[in-house]
Amino acid sequence: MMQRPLASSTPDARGARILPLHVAVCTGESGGWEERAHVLSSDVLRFADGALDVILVRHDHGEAATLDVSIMNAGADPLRVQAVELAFDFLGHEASSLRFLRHGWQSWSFTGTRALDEAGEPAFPSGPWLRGMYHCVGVPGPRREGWHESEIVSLVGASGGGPAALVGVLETGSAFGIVYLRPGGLDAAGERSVRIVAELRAEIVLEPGARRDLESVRVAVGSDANALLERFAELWGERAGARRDAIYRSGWCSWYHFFRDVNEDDLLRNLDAMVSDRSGIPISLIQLDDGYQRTIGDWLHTNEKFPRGLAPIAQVIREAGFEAGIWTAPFAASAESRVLVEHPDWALKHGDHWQRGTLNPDWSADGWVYALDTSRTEVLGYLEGVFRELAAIGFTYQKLDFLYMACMEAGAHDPAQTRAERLRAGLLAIRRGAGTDAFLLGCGCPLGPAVGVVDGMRIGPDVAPCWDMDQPRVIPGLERVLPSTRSAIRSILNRVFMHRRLWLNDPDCLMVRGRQTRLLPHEARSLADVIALTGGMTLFSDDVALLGDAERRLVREVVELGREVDAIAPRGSARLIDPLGSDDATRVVTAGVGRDALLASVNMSEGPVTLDFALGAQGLMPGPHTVEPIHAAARAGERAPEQSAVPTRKLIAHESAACRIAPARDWVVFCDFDGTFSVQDVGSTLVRARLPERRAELWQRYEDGEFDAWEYYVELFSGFDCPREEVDAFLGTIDLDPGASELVAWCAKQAVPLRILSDGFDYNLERLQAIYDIPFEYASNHLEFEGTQWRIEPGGRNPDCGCGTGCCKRAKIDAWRAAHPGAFCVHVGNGRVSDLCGALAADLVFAKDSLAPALSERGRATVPGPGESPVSDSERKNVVVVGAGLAGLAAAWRL
Ligand code: 9PG
Repeated sequence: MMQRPLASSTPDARGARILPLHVAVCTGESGGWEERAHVLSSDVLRFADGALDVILVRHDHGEAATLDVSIMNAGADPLRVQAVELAFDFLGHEASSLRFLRHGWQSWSFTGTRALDEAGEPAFPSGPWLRGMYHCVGVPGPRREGWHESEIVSLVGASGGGPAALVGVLETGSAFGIVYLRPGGLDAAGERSVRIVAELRAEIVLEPGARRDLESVRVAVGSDANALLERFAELWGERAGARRDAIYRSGWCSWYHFFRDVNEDDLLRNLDAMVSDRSGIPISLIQLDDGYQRTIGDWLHTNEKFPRGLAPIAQVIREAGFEAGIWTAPFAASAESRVLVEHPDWALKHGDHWQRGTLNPDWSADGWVYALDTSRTEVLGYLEGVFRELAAIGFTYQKLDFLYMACMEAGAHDPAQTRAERLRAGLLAIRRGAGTDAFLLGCGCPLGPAVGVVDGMRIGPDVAPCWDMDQPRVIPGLERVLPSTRSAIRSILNRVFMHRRLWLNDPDCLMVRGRQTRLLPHEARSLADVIALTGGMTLFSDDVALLGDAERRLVREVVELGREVDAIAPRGSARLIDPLGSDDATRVVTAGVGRDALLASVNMSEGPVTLDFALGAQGLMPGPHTVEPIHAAARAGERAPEQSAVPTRKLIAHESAACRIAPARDWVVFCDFDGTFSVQDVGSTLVRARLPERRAELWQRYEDGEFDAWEYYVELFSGFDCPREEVDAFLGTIDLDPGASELVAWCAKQAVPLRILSDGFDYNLERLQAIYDIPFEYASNHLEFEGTQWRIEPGGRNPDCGCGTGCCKRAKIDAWRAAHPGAFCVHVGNGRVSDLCGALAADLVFAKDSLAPALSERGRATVPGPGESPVSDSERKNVVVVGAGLAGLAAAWRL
């Protein structure tokens, strides 16, 4: 029997789809696994000799499904439940080589894309304790050998597009979720699967009769990888009550220049510098980082570098008109901290000892920092008090660091709480103390439990004043999580989808100084471009005294661009082009603001690349566009990007190019009237009806070259005695092309001038505008009724043109170009007499009827239309879109 997919891209379940495989649980101290096959519907599955029920509630949404997972102790004894796993098969991906998003557990954890190879997650070389700082579990069990690991969520598909699958845990602070993936086998039909497991970590003792909701697992398939991630984040945020409406934050942070040596004078000097250049550096927040505290854990007591304590600091910052922010590591404490000296039982335990949270020789006498146990209500009360006090002295912005410590694998006072719950409880206590209006920033924070409590979240490793890692000794396994600008950029890009769906993304600090840094100027600008284009918070971290004018301007530009991008989030927010592409290649991030698209391409490779902006922008917008470099000021003096229609630029290693791509503002559309804007050709229809013989004769003489197009009119009108009323009545029978009003509306909306170019007569055009109530500007010949006679005058003869018409379209287009240098001229037409000379003068032609073959005879490139012929990236001069009536034109422009 064919299994009903959980998520499927097609109703007949032949395309990309996710099938349920099994449910398994891990119980007892030894951690053995037990499996039950096939999740087909909402279900209760029995495990552990009937002692444990796993309750699944399935919600289907076509291309996606969610499974709510709960557990219940149905037995008579307390039962340790370690984890529950749901296994799936992803089929129909159509790709021979797949990549996946390897998403990290906490802020600093590696988040990037990898090949879904047979090797699986590399073994961690430096022991479980260190692994446990960056991963949910320190020791992945033998069941995970050969599997790839991604925490919370993963996305799998081919780089460059195609069907993709997402499996993710909508974490709300009940439990942590881990996604494991590996290439699967061939099924009966020869299709290769990807095996995906979602594991929910319970790690609790469940009392008899107790029931616990773990988290919900979402599975989804689709062809738009960005949309899969964005939708996941949106739902996740909704479930967890995300705080996503905080105002955009821009500021200054002490850490990445002064580090732990910061003192009161440094801070005040920088504050003064910002006060004296408010418009030059338009920021609103001053945040003091690590270095002020007496010891880790005693946040209200300063060291000798801040002799007056914290209150005056907050006060001067606020009096200067800035928001005051401060760094703490609230769940960390040194052995000598007052909190641990007075309450030695407040630490999480490792056996009989305190649980070590991190090692930092600068932070404590023995170098160790220990983790507080937030499953104790006294600890929560203490935390609430600390943050109430910090708020009372004026700090309304809290950078909460090393938050993973609350949920390390350790012995806690309350074994019925999950680790995720411990973290959430700790954060909620801080929120109670700091107040609902305070801005809480998570850092070093496992993401799930913080959604709904924090306003901002650090979404990557620390930046550093150098591109690659800058450590005398690198601890094996931490190469890609310790401070480095490269690693920060990787995470900023790969987590862009979270911004304003879960919180405000904090990309970490911008550094622009040219001195006292090993970040080369083009590397600093790559970081600047990525921060600006992803629209997250913008804090910079330099000693302002070191900055020159261009550097200050760069700060300002990043703050302003960041604000602009943030303003459109989350709808229309920034996206990675090719989210499953390689992090070691050029990565492109785009954001659409109004009619413009912003685009930054960062060369993450170690050699030069040549960048084709237009290719990168593919699909972003219809029609030709202008490409202007962003940070023009800061880049002045560098080689200018080429201004060709398809700009290319060579990027050296670690260099970026950021540009604003705007639809060319100087577009103009020239549109023929008879047979193009109108369905019938007004003049020839009338003359054919009234003077059929004379018309045939004159037309033959015109064809024979006896006279030109205007002289033909003169001959024709010499004997034309049709009464005015009859002409007017005839005009009432003329239909406009169904696309005519659409074209007028589109041009108005885009502020693109539209000019009707007609070798017909103004008399008709005026009447038809009134009849249809469609106003347009035009150029044409003149016709008026004088007593009993029709009199005509040419609208613009052009002896230099072979067209011979009364109103030479080429001359009109050339005149426009002279008045609007650089204009991009579009011509829409159908005839081979007057339209041909106009079409040959235009940059882009929409042609139908006899104009199309007339142009191709003259070697003009043609594209079949309508509908599938947007102006291509490589905007070619005189491309002719064939067969496009005005309705087709609308389709071709994806109006
Ligand atoms: C202050 C700093 C800054 C910085 C934070 C955090 O060992 N580690 O992996 C590690 C990572 C980050 C880190 C320190 C150590 O920096 O991210 O912005 O506030 O603390 O000490």
